[in-house]
Amino acid sequence: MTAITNHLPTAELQALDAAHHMHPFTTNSALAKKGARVITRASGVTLTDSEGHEILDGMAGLWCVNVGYGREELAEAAARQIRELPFYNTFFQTTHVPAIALAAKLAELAPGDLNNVFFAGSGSEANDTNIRMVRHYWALKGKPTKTIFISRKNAYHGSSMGSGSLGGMAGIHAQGGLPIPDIHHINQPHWWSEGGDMSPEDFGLARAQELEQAILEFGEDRVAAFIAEPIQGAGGVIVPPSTYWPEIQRICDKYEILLIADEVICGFGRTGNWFGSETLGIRPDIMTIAKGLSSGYAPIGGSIVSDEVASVIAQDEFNHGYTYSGHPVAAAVALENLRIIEEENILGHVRDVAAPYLKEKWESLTDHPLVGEAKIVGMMGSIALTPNKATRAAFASEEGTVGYICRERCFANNLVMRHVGDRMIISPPLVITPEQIDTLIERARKSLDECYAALKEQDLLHAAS
Ligand code: PXG
Repeated sequence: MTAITNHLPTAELQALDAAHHMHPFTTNSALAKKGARVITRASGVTLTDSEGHEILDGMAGLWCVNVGYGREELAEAAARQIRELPFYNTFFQTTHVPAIALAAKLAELAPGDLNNVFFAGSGSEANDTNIRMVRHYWALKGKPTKTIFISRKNAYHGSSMGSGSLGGMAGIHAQGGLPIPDIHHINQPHWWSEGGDMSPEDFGLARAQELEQAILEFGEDRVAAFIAEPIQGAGGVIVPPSTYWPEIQRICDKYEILLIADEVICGFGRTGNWFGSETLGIRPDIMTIAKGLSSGYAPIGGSIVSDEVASVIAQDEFNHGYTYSGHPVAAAVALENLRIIEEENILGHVRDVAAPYLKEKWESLTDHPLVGEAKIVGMMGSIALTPNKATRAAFASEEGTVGYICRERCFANNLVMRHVGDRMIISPPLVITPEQIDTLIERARKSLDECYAALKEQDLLHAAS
């Protein structure tokens, strides 16, 4: 058998990757020709690839490495747990210490009466749990017709059958027979691209009121829940106008539907509080968690559920669960990760140091000729690239063409900054220092300059008509 080590030449690793590894959300035939970049190690906020490039990770992996790379304590916690009890299930009237301790800790951290945790292996699995749990909840309450989930276009809630259906990504729905029945999508509160002549405040209100219209159309007796990310992440870090969430909360309070906050990205410090719901003033009945829960060091997710919902679910056998629900190693790593966030006061670092500094620097990018708006909350930010700031125009080229050029320039300049269409997004490790933020902004600006030059050269600086 071939020993796969980091020491094989890059071309050999790429060839094996191309031959055998099917990448997610990727045109694998195109990637095979180009060769994937091989990341071999990481420390703090810096990735190293197989060619020795040192890359500033402006995306914290995939929005998840909140405490930064290279944490010995997390390696130790995993090793200790593997030695003591690498696996046991929580199905048949058994439990184990890491799952107990993590559930209790999450109950302590989560706001209000969110005191109950159902574990999963990922955000997708947790959202699938939510669909089944909420429908079962209403059935147990004698309201089995309440099955419809209202979500939003361009939301991301995962890519399994259920969670991909909850999400509002057209590309996901186009493949494999999604969405499943009884999922309805209203419009997103994306003022920059969809707000037209309305003020952001009026637009936010109007988009929130689409929820009320949908509830009235379907009938309150049909609607089970509304699910949303406090701030849309994968959709392009779309920060809703200030009027949006208070109106959504009012509507959820008025009608008998549950509110699910998908905290997979916003949770665990990303917005400066433990949960995005606190930052945005939301009172959810259920929160979806994953990613920053373990800082990505181990795969774990879950649903934090209100006392009311949990007490109803507790009346019956809930025929649902995953082999790795509450996996002891993942749970031990998550617990240690939460300890680090608390003891190092990482939320304080975000609130008092990193986020204010990043905000100032990030917003300064709006003086660049390509940058329309710069939005940022805590440690998640986006910029809209545009050929005309005054009209907020999109580019004439196919959406994403310009964003991709910019992303490629970023990579060449040793910065991971993602593009979503023609928006550029960042979500760096929360522990990033002001000096590292300077480097991030310097590389971003250089990449924007190079992108601008490339657009001029390729005659792509035209607005869509
Ligand atoms: N909810 C939200 C809000 C997410 O961002 C999920 C659920 C699903 O989690 P899992 O662990 O099943 O992936 C996510 C995941 C991107 C990207 O391109 C974002 C995610 C995953 C993969 C790619 O930004 N978010």
